Amino acid sequence: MTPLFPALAARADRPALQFGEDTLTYAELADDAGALVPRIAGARRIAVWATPTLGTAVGVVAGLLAGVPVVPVNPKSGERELAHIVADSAPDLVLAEPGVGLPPGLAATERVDVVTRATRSGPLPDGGSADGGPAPLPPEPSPEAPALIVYTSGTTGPPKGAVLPRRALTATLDALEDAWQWTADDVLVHALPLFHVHGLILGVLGPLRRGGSVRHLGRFDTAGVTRELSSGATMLFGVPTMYHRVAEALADDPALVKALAGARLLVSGSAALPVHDHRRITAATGRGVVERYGMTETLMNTSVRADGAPRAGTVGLPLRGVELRLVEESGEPIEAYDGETVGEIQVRGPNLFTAYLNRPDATEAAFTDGWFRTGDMAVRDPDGYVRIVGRKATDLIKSGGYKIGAGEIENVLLEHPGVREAAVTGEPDADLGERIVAWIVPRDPDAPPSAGELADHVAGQLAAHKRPRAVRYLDALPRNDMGKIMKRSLRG
Ligand code: MCA
Ligand code: AMP
Repeated sequence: MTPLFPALAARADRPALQFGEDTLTYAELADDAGALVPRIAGARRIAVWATPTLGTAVGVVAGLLAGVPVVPVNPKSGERELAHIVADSAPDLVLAEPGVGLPPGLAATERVDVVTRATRSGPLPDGGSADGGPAPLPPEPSPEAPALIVYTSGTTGPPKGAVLPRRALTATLDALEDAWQWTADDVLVHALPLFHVHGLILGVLGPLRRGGSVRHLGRFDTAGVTRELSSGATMLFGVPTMYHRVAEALADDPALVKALAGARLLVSGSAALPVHDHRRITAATGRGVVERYGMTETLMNTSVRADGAPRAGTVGLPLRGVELRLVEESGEPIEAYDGETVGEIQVRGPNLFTAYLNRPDATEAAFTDGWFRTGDMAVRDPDGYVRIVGRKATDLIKSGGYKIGAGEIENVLLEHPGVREAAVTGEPDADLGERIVAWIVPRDPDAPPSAGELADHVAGQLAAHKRPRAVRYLDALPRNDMGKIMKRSLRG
């Protein structure tokens, strides 16, 4: 079986990973990740405390080499979210960067420090074989073996763990090689979080599969993008919020303009990039941003090709190996390529997940006749380009590229002692795409909990990106005759 990372198996003497000052070549990565393999081999699952650091990348690679499913965990997870992920995925070990404190929710899970060349003090541990050479890497597990379990929000309830097999990773990354002409010569720069598909699978495992390299900025700013694209980086990945911030900065930043103009490929995904931002970037740099469309459960489904025409407002064509159909409400497939007829996107192919962990009910409900229902609504142009026009569920919010379920936030808000009723909606936001708004009926109208207090409450229980950015107070929530909250009338 061919290895997941051929350049790693070949111990190439080329840069693989760079996080700030910390760098590793493929040979060094093979040593550092390989040294962890005996420590984690045989575990049922491992969690990785996914700080935006070298240790996270090395820990995930070690899990993949050992054939142990990896659960990347948001290091800003609040108490409840973390408790759910730990209880649901039951990891035997948690891998973390040395010196990083772990919260009480992981106190019962055995910790393994990810020691790398960059964080090691003192002599190298003996990770080698008897003859002093590097220890051989274990054989490649079967393509159906689970590689990663990535948690993703639904409309209600706690996040579900999408079990992603190895063949989904290889199928998606190799289809992107084809669509983007992605090679070992590419140097990717990004600042995406490492506990989701975009930043981890595309942004770290993607370059490693190609034998190229990734430079992670730690946190996003346009200065870092300028610096890396001006010093050898060829590709940029970002969510629309990042491209919006780039578009805002261009007018006063000629170095950023020059850096973007010289890049081989600018890719946006996780949410729709507004046409206005596409146009501003193209007007200033002469470069189009390529959009691709994916989901935690499906990895990547469509993309504009590197050799195709970027067209603002579309997510391009189905990727190699991906079958995509649009379906009417009635379940009838839509044959039209007319740029008008709207249907739900359903997909099939080797890029799909196998199941939601411990949730056979949810897994079954996600498919119809073997097709995965994405919940995204789209039209197809005459040349096959897909344009996403909306989403079926109003209770799913995309903010900063994060998918966030309204129900999950409502449940937490309702537990605040000052809250009698709560509803959560998404409102258009130029920077975040959508911002989370909490509509609150306070228990005591004369002393309502403050917006800051409610934001802290949600950030502490769930995650900072799930906190409401605005709170509006009402005497009562609008309800229909059945008592259901009428969210569409919650506006302004
Ligand atoms: C602020 N902060 C708080 C609070 N208020 N912390 C706790 N309690 C509070 N009340 C902190 C935050 O933790 C953060 O810390 C800092 O203040 C700023 O936070 P925030 O304002 O939320 O940041 P932002 O500027 O809004 O972030 C924008 C962003 C971010 C950088 C674009 O949204 C982002 O990284 N998005 C990427 C999402 C993504 O990768 N999605 C992929 C999933 P600090 O600054 O220290 O962090 S989708 C996917 O994978 C599919 C497959 C696909 O298609 O790609
Ligand atoms: P997640 O579940 O966090 O993986 O988010 C997946 C969702 O992000 C999809 O179902 C889409 O709604 C949205 N999405 C991802 N990429 C794009 C894109 N390029 N344009 C519009 N929506 C996107």
